[in-house]
Amino acid sequence: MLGRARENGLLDFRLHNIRDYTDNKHRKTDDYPFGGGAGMVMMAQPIYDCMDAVTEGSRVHRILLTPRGRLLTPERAQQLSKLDRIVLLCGHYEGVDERVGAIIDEELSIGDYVLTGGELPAMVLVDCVARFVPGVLGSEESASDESHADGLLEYPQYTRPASFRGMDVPEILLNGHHANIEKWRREQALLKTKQMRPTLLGRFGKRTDR
Ligand code: 21W
Repeated sequence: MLGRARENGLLDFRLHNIRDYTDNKHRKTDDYPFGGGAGMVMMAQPIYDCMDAVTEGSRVHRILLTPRGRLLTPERAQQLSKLDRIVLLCGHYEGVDERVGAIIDEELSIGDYVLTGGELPAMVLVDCVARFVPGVLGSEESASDESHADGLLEYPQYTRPASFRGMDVPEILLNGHHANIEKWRREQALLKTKQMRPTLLGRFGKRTDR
């Protein structure tokens, strides 16, 4: 989807390797943490120089992917989709020198689990944001009527055949009226949400678990 969107000129993305901006002969990008402790910390210098080179003059929104950031929500993704240019900074291993915070506009996480770096979260963010860019999804599809968009999980879907290994498609979908089908889908979405993600209910606009 993103490749097609790029071909169609709807969006573009570039990759920059922080190691190319090191100023030491070993091209080292991390060092031991002051005060001790396990793991390495990414140095400020290559990150500052990379950010300078990448942004040079143009107005950009700078996001650091970090497990301590605010949770990426569909609401935030939609807002980000309206921006002209975003720079995503990915840490690796144990994180980045705190002074990098001075050149960052926003810190985002994609969920409360620990990964080995910010690269996959960056791709997740790009994919999630791109869906809100007009034209990226198919013509009739819209990011706003998808799962989570209205605070509910998706309703059950079926395609042919109407009967498969003894499992039948609900009668209402085969010959129900449009209004009844809409009602059924709404009920099913509510039921699924209650079963799987009860904390998504009780809000419609504001979430308390993010
Ligand atoms: C994992 C970075 C653990 C830092 C202070 C003292 C980006 C991520 C990441 C990673 C630590 C996201 C420490 C969900 C994620 C990411 C790598 C903690 C140890 N700090 N969203 N000790 N999950 N992960 N460092 O892991 O960079 S967005």
